[in-house]
Amino acid sequence: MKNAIHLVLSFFVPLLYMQAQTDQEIKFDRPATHFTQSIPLGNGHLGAMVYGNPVKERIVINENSMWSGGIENPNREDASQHLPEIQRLLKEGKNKEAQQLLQKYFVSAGQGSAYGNGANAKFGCYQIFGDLLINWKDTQGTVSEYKRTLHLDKALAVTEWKLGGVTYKEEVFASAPHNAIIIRLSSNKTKALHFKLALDRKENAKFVSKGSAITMTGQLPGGNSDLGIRFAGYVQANTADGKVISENNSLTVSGATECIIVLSAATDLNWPTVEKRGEDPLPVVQKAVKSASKISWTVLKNKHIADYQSYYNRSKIQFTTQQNQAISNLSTAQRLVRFSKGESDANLPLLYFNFGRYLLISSSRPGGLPANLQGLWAEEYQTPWNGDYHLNINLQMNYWPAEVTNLADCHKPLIEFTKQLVQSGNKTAKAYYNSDGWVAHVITNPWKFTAPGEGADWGSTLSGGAWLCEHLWQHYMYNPDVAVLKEIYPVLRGASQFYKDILIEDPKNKWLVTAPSNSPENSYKTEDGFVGQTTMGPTMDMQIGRELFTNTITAARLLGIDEAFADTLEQLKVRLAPNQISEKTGRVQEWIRDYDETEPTHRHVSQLYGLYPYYEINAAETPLMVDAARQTLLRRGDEGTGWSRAWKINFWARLEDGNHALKVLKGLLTPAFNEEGSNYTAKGAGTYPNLFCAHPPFQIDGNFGGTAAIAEMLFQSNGKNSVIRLLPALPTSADWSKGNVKGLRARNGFEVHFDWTDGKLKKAAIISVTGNNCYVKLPSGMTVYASNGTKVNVKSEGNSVVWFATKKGKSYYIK
Ligand code: FUC
Repeated sequence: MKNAIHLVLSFFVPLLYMQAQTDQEIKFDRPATHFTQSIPLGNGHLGAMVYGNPVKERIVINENSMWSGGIENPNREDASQHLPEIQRLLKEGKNKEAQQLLQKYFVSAGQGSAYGNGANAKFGCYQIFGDLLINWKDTQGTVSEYKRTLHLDKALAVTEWKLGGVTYKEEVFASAPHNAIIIRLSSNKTKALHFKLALDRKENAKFVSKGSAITMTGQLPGGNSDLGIRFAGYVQANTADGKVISENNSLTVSGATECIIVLSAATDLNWPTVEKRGEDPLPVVQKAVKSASKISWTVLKNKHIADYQSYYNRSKIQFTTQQNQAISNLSTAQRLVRFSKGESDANLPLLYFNFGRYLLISSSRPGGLPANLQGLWAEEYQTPWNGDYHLNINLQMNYWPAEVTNLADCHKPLIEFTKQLVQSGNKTAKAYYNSDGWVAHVITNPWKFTAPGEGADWGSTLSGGAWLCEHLWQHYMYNPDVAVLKEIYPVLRGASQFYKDILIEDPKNKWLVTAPSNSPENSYKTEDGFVGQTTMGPTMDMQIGRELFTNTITAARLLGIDEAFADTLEQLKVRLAPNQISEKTGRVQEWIRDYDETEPTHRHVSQLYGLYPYYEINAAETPLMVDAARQTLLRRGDEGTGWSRAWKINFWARLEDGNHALKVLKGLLTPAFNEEGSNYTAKGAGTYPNLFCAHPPFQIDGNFGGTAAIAEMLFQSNGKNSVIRLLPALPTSADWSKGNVKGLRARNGFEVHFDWTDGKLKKAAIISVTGNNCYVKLPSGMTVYASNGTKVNVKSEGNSVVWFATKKGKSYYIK
C-alpha cells in the first residue's frame, strides 16, 4: 500500500507547487468579541476557543461530555394502545383527528428537551466547560501589529502583538497525544511577561489554587433536582525564569520570558456505559497536566502536529489557477465580504473545505462522543437546542464529509453512537409502536434518549434511527470489509424490523406506508384547510425505508444469514409508496397526498433525501424524477439556514449542475455579520468571521455539509457499482478550471487522485484498497493503465462506464 501511494505521489510530482497559504490560514486582524470570531481548537474531546485579547484574554474551554441531565425513562408506556386508532384515522384521511391524538400520546413522558431549554431538565444540555482567563499587566499604551491566525495544516492558533516596544506571542493547540490544551506565552524581551491566570465558570464550580496550579471542580444538575456528572479541570503554569504566586484561586506570573500553560479537563460521564459513573475526573486531569508539564514545548508541539497531520494530510484539493496574492494579507472576514461582492477568491471555498476537515478531526475521534450541533464548541450554559444531537438532518450532516475525505476513523463515534441507541430504541419501539425493532425520533443525547420529542408536530418523525443506519452502511461501502458488515448488521436489522412492524396499507393505492409520521418540521395544507404535519408515508420516510431495506437485504445476503427475514423485506420493499411527482406543481411530492405546501421555501428539503444522501433519484434510472427534483429545488430557492444551503449544494452537485452548486456555495459563504466600527454584529445565515456556519445561530452542520458538497462537486461514486465519476459538477468559473485532488475516497474501496485543466480531466490515479472491481466513467479518448504502463483490459457497461478487475494495493492510471 505504501508503495502504491508513493507511486501515485510521484505521478503527481510535476503538479506540486508552492501555494500561498490562503487555503490554510484563517486570519483575524483584531481580538474576538464573540466566540464566532474566536479560533476553535480541539483534540476530539477537549476543545478551546481562543479570543486573542492582549489585555484580557479569554480562552473558552470545552469538553464534549460536559452534559447536564441524566438517564430517564422518557417513554409513554401506554402510547401503543392508541396506535391502531391513530392509524385508522390516517387511513380515513382524518389527519386532524389523528394529529390531536398524536399530540396527546406520541410525545415524551417527561419534559423532553424542554423546548431546547433542557439544562436543568433530565434531557440535559451540552455546555461550556469553563473559561481560562489571562489578565495581562502593564497594558498601558497602544497595541500594534496585531495578528491572529489559525493554521489549519498544524491545528495551531497564533496571536501576536506589539505593546510598549515588546512583541508578545500566544500559541495554542489541543494535543490528543497528551490530552491537554497547551499554551505558550512568550515575549521577544527577557522577563517581559506579567499576567494573572484564572479559571472561571459561572455555575456549579469551585476553584482552588496552589503552587503553580489551579483546580476547578464541580457537578452539573442532573435534572429533577438530582445531581449530575462531576467535572474537573486543572491548569498549571510552567516558567523557567519567572515567578508564579498562587493567591485568591488564581496565579500571578511575573518576570517570565516564556510561560507554558498546560490545561486538561474531564468529566465522569462514562460514555458509552453511561449507566455507571466513570472514575473521579480530578486525578485524571492532574495526571495529564503533570506528565505534559515534564515535556518540552517543542516536543509537545511536534507530537501534536504529527498526530494531527496523520489525519489532515490524507486528502487535499488544490486549484492551480493564478491566485490573487493580495488576498493573503486580508483577514478571513474581509475575504468573505469581498467574495460576497463577486470578487474572485479561488481559495476561499478550499479554505472552507480544509476547515471542515479540520473541525471533524478536532471534534470527533474514535472512542468519544460524536460531534454535536456545535461540534464541541459552546460558550453557553444553555446552548441553543441544548447543543444536542438532532436526527432529522443535523447529526447526519456532520458526518457527510467523513468517508469521502478519508477520515473514516472520525466517523466511528457516530457509528458507535448509533449502536448505543439500539437498546433504548427497542424500549421506545415497544412503548409507542408495539414493535420488536428499535427507533429513534428527532432529538437525542448521551443519555440515549429515543422517545418522541415533547411536541408531536416536530418531535414524532420516526426515521431518525433508520437514517443513522445509512451511515453504518456508508462506512461499509467505503471500507468494504466483512468485519464491518458483521458489526453493523444487527443494528440495520433492528431498524428494519421497526419499519416492517409499523407499515400499514394505504387504502387508496394499496402501498405500504409508515404511520404516523411527518415530513421533518414542515406543514401541509389539506383541501379542507387543515394545516398540519401528521401524515402517513411522508416521502422521506419511504425513501429511507427503501434504502434501509436494500442495505439490510444486501448485508444479510453477503453474510449468508437471515434468509427468511431478507425475503420478507424484499417483498415489503416493492410495495413501499413510491416517489411521486405532484400533478399540480411538477415537483417531487413531499407527502403521500398532493397537499399544498404552506411554506414553499421551507429549509428542510426532505423529499429529496432520495437524491442526497440516498441515490435513488438519478439521471440513469429516474430521469423524470430528476426533473421534478430540479423543479423542487428551484421552488425551494437557494437561501435558507446554513445547513439548508449546504444540503442544496449537495443536491445541485448530484444533479451535475456545478454552476448552481457554486451559486449556493457562495450563499453559504455569505458574511453572517456586519462590521460596526471594530465590532462585528451578527446578521442572518451564512458564515461568521471564524468560518463557523450561521444557521443562525452557530451550528456546525453547515460547515460539514459544505465540506462534503465541495468534494461532491469534484468527484462522486454513487449508485449501482459505485461508479467513479471525476468532475461531475465542475463549475465553469475560471477559478475552478484547473486543479488537483489527492486522497479522496470512493465507495467500493478506492482512493482517488486526479488533476484537471481547462475544466477537463488530465489524468487520474485510482488505488485499489481492497481489490474490488473498479467501475469508472472514462472520458472519451482516455485509457486505463497498470502501474507498469501496460493497458488494462476494461469491459464496457455502456454510457462511457467501464469496469476492470483490480488487485489490492495496486494503482491504476487514467490518461
Ligand atoms: C432541526 C432544524 C432546525 C435546527 C434544529 C437544531 O430541527 O429544523 O433548523 O437546525 O434542527
